[in-house]
Amino acid sequence: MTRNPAENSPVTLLGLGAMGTALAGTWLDAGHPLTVWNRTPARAEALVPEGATAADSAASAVAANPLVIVCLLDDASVGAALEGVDLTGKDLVNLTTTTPAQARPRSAWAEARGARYLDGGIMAVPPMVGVPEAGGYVFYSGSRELFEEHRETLAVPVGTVYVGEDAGFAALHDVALLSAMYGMFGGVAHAFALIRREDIDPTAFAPLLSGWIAAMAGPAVLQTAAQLKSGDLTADVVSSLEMQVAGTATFLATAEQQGVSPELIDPYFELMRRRLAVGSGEEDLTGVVDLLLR
Ligand code: FVH
Repeated sequence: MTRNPAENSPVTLLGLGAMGTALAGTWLDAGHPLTVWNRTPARAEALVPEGATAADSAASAVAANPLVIVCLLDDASVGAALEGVDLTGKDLVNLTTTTPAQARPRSAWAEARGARYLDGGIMAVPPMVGVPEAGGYVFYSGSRELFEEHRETLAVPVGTVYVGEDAGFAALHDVALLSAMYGMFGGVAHAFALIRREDIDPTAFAPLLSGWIAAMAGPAVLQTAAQLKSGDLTADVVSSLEMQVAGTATFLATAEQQGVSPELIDPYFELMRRRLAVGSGEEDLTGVVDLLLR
């Protein structure tokens, strides 16, 4: 990549864990003057030969540049690192994973100290950073002005997706996608358990499983969204809830026969049964969503 610091806006980065270090490398490679600070100084000093300036305190790192990016362990570490630091006139972008209920007061906290605030939820792991074809991105929410002004700089490490002025929305989108991922991983674990004791090569089974998930997940997600938006949970139903609940007996019997606990899939089946019990047999699975609302 071309290094031309004169054309690139300077960045301050607080936090050089696995993710912060990966982010730092991309701004350096792209020629952005980079000031770094880390609680354990050795991690900042390691980047000096790469062209970074290591600050000896979070306060001096923040003072160095208008754009300050934070990538620390959790919200408490953000509070600890920025305690007493002058944020007047700064653009604070917090890429630390938090809950929406932590992001919103953190935004108000930063604004009360004279900063503009943007929250980020990173949808990538460190090896995906700086690799556009890996498809990683960051959800951003909070100050639209800040996002628009620094859009190009923020897009250096991975893609950017702005999801609204509510500072909690980036964290909410992040957690929603990761929660779906864990649900999917639960199904994958159950599937491998079913074949585990058989003479089936898991590496031969894997492409069948991943292909099936890919074929089913996309259309199901779109169908759920369309039904939630229209309010018509019977629209375009292909596989009725009544038929699917009847089928759960086969899945539970197979689990029993294979000596596999149904603990990952039965809670979902139980929600399907509850929805069927209120007379929604002509729907598909979207009715489960509102059963989860407390
Ligand atoms: N790594 C990943 O796969 C995921 C991908 C998705 C996003 N997450 C989140 O990104 C945040 C940073 O994660 P990380 O991978 O860089 O985490 P660590 O390698 O554990 O580094 C943690 C950094 O935080 C510093 N730190 C911790 N506590 C404090 C504190 N009280 N005061 C100041 N700094 C603190 C720590 O400093 P040190 O241990 O080197 O001194 C590291 O710089 C995170 O929210 C993930 O959930 C990553």
